[in-house]
Amino acid sequence: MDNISEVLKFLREKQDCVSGDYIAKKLKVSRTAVWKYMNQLERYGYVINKSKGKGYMLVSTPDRLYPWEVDKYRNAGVIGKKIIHRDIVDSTNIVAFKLALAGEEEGTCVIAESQNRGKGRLGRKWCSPVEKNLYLSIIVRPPIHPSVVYPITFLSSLAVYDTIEELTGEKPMLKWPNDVLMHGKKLCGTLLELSTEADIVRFVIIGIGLNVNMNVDEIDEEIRQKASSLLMETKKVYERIPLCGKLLSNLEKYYLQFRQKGEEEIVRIWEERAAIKGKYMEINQMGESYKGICEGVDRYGAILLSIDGKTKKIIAGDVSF
Ligand code: BT5
Repeated sequence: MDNISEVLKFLREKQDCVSGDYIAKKLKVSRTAVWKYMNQLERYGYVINKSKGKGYMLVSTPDRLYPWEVDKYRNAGVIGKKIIHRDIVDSTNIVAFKLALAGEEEGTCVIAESQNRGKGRLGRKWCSPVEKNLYLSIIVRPPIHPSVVYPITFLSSLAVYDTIEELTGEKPMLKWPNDVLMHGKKLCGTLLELSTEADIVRFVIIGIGLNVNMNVDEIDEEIRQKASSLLMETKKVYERIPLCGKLLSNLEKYYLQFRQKGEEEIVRIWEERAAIKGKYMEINQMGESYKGICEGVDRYGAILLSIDGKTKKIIAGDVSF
């Protein structure tokens, strides 16, 4: 893979043809090896012009989230240092969880072009059409107590918020506990899954699904009223590769903040951006419904609802305004 990204670098140095001889010398490999790399790149979906006597010219790059492409847009850091790319998986969270159990390092990110068992919370389904959106799961290993894991959902939503704002110039909306919306429709959800040992976290999987270039006919019919994509909301197509790199960099920024300053800081930033204090809301939790004025979020991520003058703490649920 290292050689593949090197070959691409040489092809991108010039708008013109690059000779096989030149690449072979640079990489200290044979010309046959270079030819094999070109064939490999073609199998990955790159379009390469091959002309006898002149060499190779890169014509186009596929819109696929290959590690060597995403990495060009990622700031140095631990999150996404290693990227594992798959065409199709059951769920990136399932793949990342298995890897983490086998000892995979902090920061490794599993990215898929589609999922056939994409998961939301409580066994819900995550709609994951091919090559349209982002489906990624990151392994983190913060040495923290399981009670303070939940705010990691907030740091993920904040990273998505910044990424969307940088790209579109529009501020999305944060909805407790794990949603990012635009114009009232859901663009993104985060699913945390964790493994713990006595009172310490072994690892957390941060699973993020962000709808980028999905069209209305690609969304499951039953959720068309409430789900959307950046394309549908802004009428623009987005290049997923830089978007993914930016998202990983923003995750790095908030993850560092979480590690250095603790969960409270992240919760405060989220609470402020979500502007939920004083809002009237209804929360459904396992069949029970609570209505009241939101007083904010506690340091563990639970929502505080004022109901008939009494504060009720709600740890999990779904909000409607
Ligand atoms: C979530 O759950 O919002 C967490 C979604 C996490 C998905 C990512 S994709 C990468 C990684 N691998 C996985 O398998 N999962 C993670 P929840 O808050 O329970 O919301 C689920 C609900 O959102 C569903 O019941 C639908 O109503 C709606 N939904 C499903 N697919 C959607 C989509 N693509 N966009 C917007 N809403 C969707």
